[in-house]
Amino acid sequence: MAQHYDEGMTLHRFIFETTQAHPDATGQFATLLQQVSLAGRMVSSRVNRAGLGGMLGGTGETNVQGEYVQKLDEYANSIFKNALEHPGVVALIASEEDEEPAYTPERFRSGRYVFCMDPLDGSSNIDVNASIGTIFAVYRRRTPEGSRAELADVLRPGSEIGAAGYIIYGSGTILVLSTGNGVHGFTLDPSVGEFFLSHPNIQLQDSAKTYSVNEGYAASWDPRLRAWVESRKEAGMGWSARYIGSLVADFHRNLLKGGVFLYPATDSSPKGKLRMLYEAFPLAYIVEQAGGMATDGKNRILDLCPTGLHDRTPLYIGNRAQVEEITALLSDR
Ligand code: P6P
Repeated sequence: MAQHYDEGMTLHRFIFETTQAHPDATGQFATLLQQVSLAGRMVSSRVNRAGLGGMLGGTGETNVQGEYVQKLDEYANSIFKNALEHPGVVALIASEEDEEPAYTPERFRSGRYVFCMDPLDGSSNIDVNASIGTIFAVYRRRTPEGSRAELADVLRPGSEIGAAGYIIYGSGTILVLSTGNGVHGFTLDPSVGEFFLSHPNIQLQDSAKTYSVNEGYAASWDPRLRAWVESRKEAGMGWSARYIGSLVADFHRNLLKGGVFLYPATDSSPKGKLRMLYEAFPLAYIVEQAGGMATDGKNRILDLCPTGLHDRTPLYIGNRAQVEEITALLSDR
């Protein structure tokens, strides 16, 4: 039974009450979440005036993904890393923007947690003012606190995640978080500079009538998937198609209103486009906490284990009925 939370309570109080529920808590996790909140508020402020502050457009560089780095990507990456590396709560940060992991500098304490993030996903939408977001997952390290972290602390099954969330920078800024006891959304009040609980205990219905997929790649899909999508369009099915092209925005809409998001393997992305550690894992953790399901077309996403920080995976995620249906289709020999 999900715990009851008062509407409008602050994220700060939520973190405090969540921490109190764990007698062995050292306060490190609370500090980590407070720093995520701070970094999110700073990125939100900058995103909301990007056009004014000369922050639109690219840096002229490409990142480890071979993607064109937008100025806001770089800014978000540095803000989250600076917020998390000094308080002594994190041992390693794996970021979409960095080829190698960022180990906590020796002048700071190497803390209890490992932080995986896409600091600003959907950045190709920045210049056209579509919603974008930060996605993150938190593991408790395997190696002893105080020592330098190792890759074994982060190349682990998604099922070992301890918490996950995202911050969507859209018409409002909303932080959606799960620490293993349901999914809760907090809306930023910029005039106060605090997140307030606005979406307690988010839960998906069993079934949905919306699908999100880039149909421009349909020719390269598995024919069984093509048939499933086509069947949604038949008269009387009552389905809608919604695709923003920003993972956080498409996922958030589906989480609140129901829907299934599909990013299959394509000719240009034979292993799928989305990254396992800091896109698929966090959203799969959240969707399961909300009663949904996430697979790669055959396997539960959280049962996967990356061999590299930037491994990719196909992603089918959303209401359980549809994800089960598609996975059964694609799993049949
Ligand atoms: P496509 C944005 O670049 C992103 O990584 C996700 O946010 C989004 O879901 C996906 O790519 C969109 O990819 O190939 O449909 O443009």
